[in-house]
Parts: sequence; C-alpha cells; structure tokens
Amino acid sequence: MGFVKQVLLLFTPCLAVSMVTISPSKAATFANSEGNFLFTGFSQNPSTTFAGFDGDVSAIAISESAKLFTEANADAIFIVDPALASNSSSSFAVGETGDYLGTVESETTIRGVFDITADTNFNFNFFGDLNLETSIDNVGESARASGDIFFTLIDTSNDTTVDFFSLVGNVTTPGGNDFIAYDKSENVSLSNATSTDFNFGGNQEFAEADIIGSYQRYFAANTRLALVEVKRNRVVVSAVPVPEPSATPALFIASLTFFGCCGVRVKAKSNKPIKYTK
Ligand SMILES: [Ca+2]
Repeated sequence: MGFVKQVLLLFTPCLAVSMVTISPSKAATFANSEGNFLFTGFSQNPSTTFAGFDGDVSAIAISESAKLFTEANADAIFIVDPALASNSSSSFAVGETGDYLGTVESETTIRGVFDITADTNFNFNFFGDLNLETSIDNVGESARASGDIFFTLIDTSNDTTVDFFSLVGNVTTPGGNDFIAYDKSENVSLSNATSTDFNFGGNQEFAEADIIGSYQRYFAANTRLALVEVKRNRVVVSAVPVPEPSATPALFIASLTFFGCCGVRVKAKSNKPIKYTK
C-alpha cells in the first residue's frame, strides 16, 4: 500500500492552510486523517466520469497566546481510457500553546458511468488506505481524527444500489468512541492482505486500514451502472482553559468573559476547485 500512497501523493495539492504563529516541534495537540483510494483493472471504459475535491480549514485563537496550524489537501482524477480512478485527501491540525480550536475537513468524490451490455461480467480492482492519528500532552487538550470511505454501484435505471464497500474510523483523545471498521456487499471481495491496526487509550492513539479488493458481477441484461466513491477526512484539535480547583464561581465567569472578548478568528477557505475529466 506504500506504493498507492506514493503515487497519489505526487499530485495532491494543498487546498487550504490557516495558522496562528507556530513551531510544530513544541506541539501540544496533533490530529491527522488521511485517505487514499485507487481503482484499476476495469473490464471496460466508462462512458462519462466526474472527479471533484474540496477542503475547508479553520484556526480560531481563543487566547492571545494561541498558536495553531491547520491544513487540508485533496485531489481526485478519473481517467477514461484506459480506465483508472484515484483520489487522495488529508486533514491535519496541530496546536502549540494557549487556548484554541482548529478544525479541518477534506473530501473527494469520483463518479464513472459504465454502459454494460447483456451477458457480461463487469469487474475492477481497488486499493485504499485510511490513517487516523491523535496526540495530546495536557489536561484541557483534545484531538479527534475521523475518516470514511465508501463506494456504491448504482443501477441508474431505477437508482438502486446493487453493491457497496465502506470503511469508517474515528479516534478521539482523550475519551472513547475509538474504532475502525469496514463493510461490503456480496460481490465485493477483499484480499487476505486487507488489514486494520490500532492503538486506543492514553494520550497518543491511532487507527489505520489497508484495503485490497476486487469487484465482479454478472449482468444478464443491458445495464447503465454508476460507480460513485466519496471519501471524507476530518480533524479537530482544541485546548480550553482549565479552571483552578480553588477558583470561585465569580472568577470563572470573569475568565469566560475575558476569553470571549479577546477571541481572534482566523479562517481560510478553499476556492472549491472542481476538476472534470472528459
Ligand atoms: Ca480514545
């Protein structure tokens, strides 16, 4: 799967970056969600294709000392002849000092429509990976990384899903709700090389999956079949003031008001580039 990752990273542009002065070596919170997917070996070329990607970042300083960085990357392509589709997206956020909230979302979508003639086997291969990582240092900090990848095969004559594959994961630090799991329909096959790995608990957590599989289905009648794949990667990092145990309610209210008044918002949004292939 290292190969798939390397190939896809070659053409993954940075969509958006937002930062409030930072030197990542001092990172206190960290979250990364990255996914890659590749479709090859189609038994026929598509009639029409679409590939799109999007990213959105936000870095909000709650206190004046806040330092954080957020970045979204995404790309997608669907080549018609010979048919090949791939997409890559990542969301990354790191916070260093102060109180802050950083959020990142990246998304890719590809779609190919195949006109399958009666009495034909339609098939293709797919490779994918999803990597989620989180890390915190102190009480009051939190990091979350989540991602989902799914593709469906839809009979466009009646908009019915005939087959599907899904991969979903979430890691939250601190706290539970950590998982990574995949599901599929009958005509989707996964190689024995497909694997998941994770470490849940503590201040550093991760979940990852490497997917290798294939699709094959016999179509007795003429069928217009759409392959639609959507991939999303999200991260959130935050550090919030931790009230002193001895603080009186009056002091706590005063500190909330202080942070509210001094909040600085820095936001960068992508120009939502959409790329079409013929
Ligand atoms: Ca956790």
